[in-house]
Amino acid sequence: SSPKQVNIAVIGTGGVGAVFVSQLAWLAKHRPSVHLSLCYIAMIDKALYHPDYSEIDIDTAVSTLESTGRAPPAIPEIIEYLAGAPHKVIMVDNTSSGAIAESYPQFLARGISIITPNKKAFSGNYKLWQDIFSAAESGQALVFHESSVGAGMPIISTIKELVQTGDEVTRIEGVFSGTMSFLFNCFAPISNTGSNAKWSDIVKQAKELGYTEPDPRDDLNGLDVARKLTILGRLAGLPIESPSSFPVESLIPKELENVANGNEFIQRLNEFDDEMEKEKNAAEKAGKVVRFVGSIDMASKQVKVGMEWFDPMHPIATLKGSDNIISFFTKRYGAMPLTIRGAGAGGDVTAMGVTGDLLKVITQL
Ligand code: NHO
Repeated sequence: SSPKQVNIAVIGTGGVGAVFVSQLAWLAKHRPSVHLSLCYIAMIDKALYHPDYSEIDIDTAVSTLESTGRAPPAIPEIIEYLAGAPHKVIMVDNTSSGAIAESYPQFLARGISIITPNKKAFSGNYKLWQDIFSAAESGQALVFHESSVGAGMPIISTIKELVQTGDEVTRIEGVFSGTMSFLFNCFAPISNTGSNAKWSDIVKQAKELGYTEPDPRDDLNGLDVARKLTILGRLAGLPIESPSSFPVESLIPKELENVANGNEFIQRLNEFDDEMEKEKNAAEKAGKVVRFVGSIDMASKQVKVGMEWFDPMHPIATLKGSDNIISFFTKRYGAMPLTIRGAGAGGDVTAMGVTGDLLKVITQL
């Protein structure tokens, strides 16, 4: 029989998006049972698509977009175009755009499924969350966002399965930011090997490695972790209003809160080095190391994000690189939580979560 056909639209071809497109090319070659037809690809100022939905070659899509792309249409026009495609459509949002996130309900209502690592929609106000899932139902479309927490690791799918099989989540805790993990693992290593790297230099490196959000202030102000906790808390059954409805410790110096852009921020961050050095030394004196963690306590409905000190033997203290560690305490798992640990940031692993979602959607459509 002829293969199932699906139309794919990719918005965003940066650190995650470009890797996703190469994984899509791999999938197209290794999954002959589905024909993945790319009909739209765009970045912030360019789009590539044909009014007759003729296929864009996946292997060369990003370079063709860069060389021949034209000004992208407005979001309602993108929705109109995709809604008219000949097959079921999957829109992959690899941007961090708030405007695109806010229009998910309109995409879904027109039967367009969504896959995304973009946290904005699921951690915006609670009304948007409700609108998204009810639009998905009425439009018979699917929405998957595995990479919005823990990059490629099965975090969202795990919590969904715990809840959907009748377990009760009582507490979630861990290190949710690949950037923060990397920063503190380098800045305050457990074995005192005399790492004297400066805080601001490590931040620069995290940005270069592709771990940070497009604007690294979104990592350092704790908002990225707050967004992830908002998503997990909601999936566990807590109707968290927004990522600003609970205490979040920011590592942005007051003086730098209003600098114009991420680059200027990075340049001036060394003004903050002394303050971080003090925190690290105080922890060291107490025989501890500093880490940046988050937790949700379901019974007391308490959510919090910030620096804490840990014994060097603690699993949270022994993380390496950009690792995340996320522990689910549940009725079923009792005193020993279900814990997932591994790389939590970077284009390759984040794109994998997106591609994994694509496989799930293709099977379910
Ligand atoms: P980039 O490299 O800035 O790329 C953004 C792309 O979107 C560009 O091609 C830009 O042209 C396009 N774009 C922006 N606005 C657009 C618009 N309105 N229309 C069309 N195109 C537009 O960003 P990344 O790094 O590729 O990130 C893309 C998305 O993935 C973001 O939503 C980000 O939050 C999400 N994400 C990234 C990572 C990561 O490692 N880079 C992770 C998760 C999700 O697991 C990772 C993580 O949590 C990282 C976090 N910082 C951490 O834990 O430290």
